[in-house]
Amino acid sequence: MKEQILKLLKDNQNEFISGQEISEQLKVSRTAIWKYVNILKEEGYEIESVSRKGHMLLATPDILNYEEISEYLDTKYIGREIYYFDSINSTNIKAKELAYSSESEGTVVIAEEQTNGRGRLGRKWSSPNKKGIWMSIVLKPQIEPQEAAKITQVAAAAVWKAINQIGVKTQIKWPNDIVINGKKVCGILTEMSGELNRLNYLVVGIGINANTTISDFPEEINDIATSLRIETGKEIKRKELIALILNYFEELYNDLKNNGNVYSSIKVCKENSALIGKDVRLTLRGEEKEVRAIDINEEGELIVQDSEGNISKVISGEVSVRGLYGYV
Ligand code: BT5
Repeated sequence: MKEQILKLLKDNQNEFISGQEISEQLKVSRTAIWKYVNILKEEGYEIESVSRKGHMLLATPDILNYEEISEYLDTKYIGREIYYFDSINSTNIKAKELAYSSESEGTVVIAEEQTNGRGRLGRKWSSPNKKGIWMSIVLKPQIEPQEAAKITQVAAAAVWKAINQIGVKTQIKWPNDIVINGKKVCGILTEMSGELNRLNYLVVGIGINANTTISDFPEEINDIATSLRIETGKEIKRKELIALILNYFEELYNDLKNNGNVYSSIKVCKENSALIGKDVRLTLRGEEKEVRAIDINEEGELIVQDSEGNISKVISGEVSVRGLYGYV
């Protein structure tokens, strides 16, 4: 009922809608309307209530629940179920629990703040309250476990396209970063549960520094991290950006479901690669190697060449890639 009242208020934004009218349209008592309007006010909706005139919605808060995001959503199944939290340990942890307890494909977990945001290999991911987009998508594709890494490329392409649509040019740093001017603005963490040749589910976690300021970052990442706000000087509308990402994600992910490939995502990742053509340092289980990144193949693997001209494939899993003179 709260959602329906909010919808009516939104359809009549900046105009009064009388209690009588709401009550007739939704077949609910006026006392109940007052109750829900008060709940909405507590959630941060600015509503003017005047006796005899009714209620008028003046402003919506910057929160990331389904009611706010669905306005911009074009998808069929991605993000049609959203679990929204003010604060949580990690949206990936929650999404894994949900996937395990048979939550269906496309469910999204979003939090305003993560107290234990994770990167790859147990690294920390800084996720300050209301400053960014911290979300995870539950997926259950019919693919082999070794193909799971492709999903990171799908997510990277979706994020690139969404940020591009709001007018910001970024680059994709294979396998799981989006960067601007050589600094990290987004990280992706794909986790899976499966057996040797059967995948149970995947969770794709996406972290984007949207409105983070320098002082919000922990000092140790000041040199490598940036935000959309820092780069553009503008406040980012997080709910619109989330919906854009989910819209593009569904489109690109459907390629995998329907055609068994992720060519269109790889194309975006190649065309906007921060690495191709550059000399990079690979670190895999403590071992370092200097190579030139030359391509990304159709499986989403990085193709590199060493100083003797030998060409090899790098699989994303545990490798860390750094530019020789900086983060990229
Ligand atoms: C990643 O790992 O980049 C994956 C980050 C995924 C975060 C999302 S948020 C929603 C979901 N829930 C989670 O718990 N996680 C996912 P990796 O490539 O390992 O990079 C981690 C490194 O990035 C850290 O060791 C820091 O150096 C740096 N870092 C930490 N927080 C950052 C931030 N907010 N912005 C930029 N860099 C950061």
